[in-house]
This record gives sequence, structure tokens and C-alpha cells, in this order.
Amino acid sequence: MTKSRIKVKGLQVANNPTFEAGSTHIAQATLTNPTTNQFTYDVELYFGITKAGTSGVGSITIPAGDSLIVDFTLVMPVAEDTYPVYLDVSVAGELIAHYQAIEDVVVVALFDPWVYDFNGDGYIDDYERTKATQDYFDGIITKNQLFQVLNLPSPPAPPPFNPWSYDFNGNGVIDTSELMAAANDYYAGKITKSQLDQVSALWQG
Ligand SMILES: [Ca+2]
Ligand SMILES: [Ca+2]
Repeated sequence: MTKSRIKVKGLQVANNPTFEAGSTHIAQATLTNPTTNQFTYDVELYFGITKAGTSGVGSITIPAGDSLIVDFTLVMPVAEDTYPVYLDVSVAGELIAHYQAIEDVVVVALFDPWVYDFNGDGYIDDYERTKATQDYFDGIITKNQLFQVLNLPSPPAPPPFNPWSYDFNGNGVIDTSELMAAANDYYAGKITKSQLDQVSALWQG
């Protein structure tokens, strides 16, 4: 009887070896049966010797001389660490291969995009967006994490500016004290220069 054997090629969890804790990913490997007999293999992909995460054991049958690309669904461990990735292959209860992926998997803490809501107003404004983008370019967050931040809601657009809102006493005239209030708001950064100009155009001193 032909002895069971297997060849493993291209075992990879993803192009980027850094993953968020608890996230789900597909790992892939090409398994080849180099013998002249068909075998049913029990395969399990897992992280670390202690199996901090595992695909569970699955069975695949590979005809003599054939190759199969096998997908393994993996939930990343929750603890931040660097984990070697192993693939065990058994036939009829006998371990025939204990294969280690070339690249270890780095698990990082879950990312919360709301950490960029610095002022805690429930929106991501231009400043907060710029900071996240800067952190992406500095390699502090990943592109995916940046997108998570950018997908958060922006502050609602302010209502259109109405220079008559400075007509506090509603007499249809912008007097000097009302213009002064607008000027103060401008110096306090509450309105823009062009908005101040709109109020000033209505001023009847
Ligand atoms: Ca905010
Ligand atoms: Ca007035």
C-alpha cells in the first residue's frame, strides 16, 4: 500500500501579516498529493502551539497526483501577539505533516475609529480626518483603519448664514451695536470675514 504523503505550498493568511484581534480571515494553501493513491486528509490550520485560534479539522480528498487549493476560515486570537501559523495534516489518525507557514501572524488590538473623535461630538470633522490621514501616512494606522475613520459621519453642514440674524431687535436695520456684535463674533472665529462683510453691508450707522 502506498504511504500517504502531502506537499504544502503557498500557505498564507493574507498579503498583510497584521490582523485585528477577533477578525475573520481566509488562509489559503495548495495541497498536493504526490503519491499514486487517492487519500483523504484531515487538515487543521492554527495559531501557535497552544492553538490560540484554529480553523478546526476539515477533511479533503485529493486524487493521486492532484493538487487542491484549500481555504481555511480563521478567527484571529483576541490577545495581541505574534503567532506562528501551523498546518497539521493527518491521514487515518496519523500525523503526516506539521507545516509552519513562512510568515507569522501579528495580531493587534481591535481598532476603534472613534478614537479620532477628539472632541467627542459624535462626528469626524476636518481636523480629525486630517489627523487620521496623517497617522496613516506615518504608518500608525492601516489604510483599512483610515477608511473606517473616514466612513464615520461628518458634522452636519451649518445652516446658511443670514446677516439679518444680527438684527437682534428685529427693526430691519443693522445698527452699530449689532454690527459690533458681528465684529466680535468674527474676531472670536465664530463667523468668517465674508459673513462679517454681509452684515456690514446692511449697517446703517
Ligand atoms: Ca468630532
Ligand atoms: Ca436692528
